Amino acid sequence: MNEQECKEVIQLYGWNNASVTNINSGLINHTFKITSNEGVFILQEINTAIFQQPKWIDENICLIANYLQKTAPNYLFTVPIPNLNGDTITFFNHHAFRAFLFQPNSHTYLVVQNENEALEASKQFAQFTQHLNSFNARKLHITLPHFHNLSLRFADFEKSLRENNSERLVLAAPAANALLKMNNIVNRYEAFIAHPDAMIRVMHHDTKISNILFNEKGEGLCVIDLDTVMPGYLFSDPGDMFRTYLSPVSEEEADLSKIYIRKDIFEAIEKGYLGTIKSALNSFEIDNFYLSGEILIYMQAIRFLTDFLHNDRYYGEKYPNQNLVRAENQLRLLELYQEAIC
Ligand code: GN1
Ligand code: MG
Repeated sequence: MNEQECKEVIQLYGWNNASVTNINSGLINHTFKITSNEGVFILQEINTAIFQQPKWIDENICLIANYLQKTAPNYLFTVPIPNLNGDTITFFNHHAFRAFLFQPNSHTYLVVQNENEALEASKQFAQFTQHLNSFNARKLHITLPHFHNLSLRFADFEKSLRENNSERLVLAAPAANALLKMNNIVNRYEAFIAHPDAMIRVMHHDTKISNILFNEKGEGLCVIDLDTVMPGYLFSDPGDMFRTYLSPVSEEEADLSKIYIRKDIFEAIEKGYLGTIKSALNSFEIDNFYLSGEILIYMQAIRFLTDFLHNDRYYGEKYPNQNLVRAENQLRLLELYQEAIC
């Protein structure tokens, strides 16, 4: 979105004297902080190349917001703000936008720095699913079909290896071979979802630390970035926390020697997540808690490598071979994760 478009969207919300700060951290959507006479807001442009039905995101969030208002009125949930027409989604120049009130005195983190952050975040994601335990998750739209479908991600990965004979394939070969050897994770994922006790639950599907707002005391306030909130299985949220919290460096780190598993963070995720939601889970879900990390780290490694072989059409790249670096990083993390859980 260019500056002029941004100004016009701001007018559709009726915000005056607005100043705009770019607060991008995700790879997919564009996010802005708007300070205006009417208050401080978060304005997000939904990437419609990826979310082809942005209206569905809005309908899901409104459905959940209505349910939570009735069943858990004290639970903080970021409800979308209507524009001057009363719509909680705004279409402008073929782009889709939504806005939220900026939570005063809140902040986010890009990387988990200590146990407390991991504990607070995992409690927040667990609370979110737990508050929706009696809500029928099947009522939600599937905003991204097959998002955490590992069988499909693996099939795409194999296809990208078969169809690509460029020099990228040569560069990708060591990581690709290592990942192919670990394909029993796909079998274990398939056994998981085929099991009768694998419940369909409301999952956030993107539990990185920057999707939690913290207050000044370092307590978790609420979950944000709700585009991928949809029906899912319990592996998605804990799995993505293991993937993104355990190592002191993120998926962007090229120096693989900096990746290691922080035991205290591991315990904090387990304590925060299971400690909050365990009574709502069945023993099959609890028994497969650690498998979630293997599924999500493996899935992200093959997604990055597939994208590298597809010339970065999904994630983009800021420097040459960035998606290869990301895939190698995730592969290293997976090896260390498997050592840690055995
Ligand atoms: C994407 O855009 P962002 O950073 O919120 C991706 C996630 C990946 C993540 C990896 C819709 O999330 O699945 O885990 O990148 N989201 C989508 O950084 O593909
Ligand atoms: Mg996201």
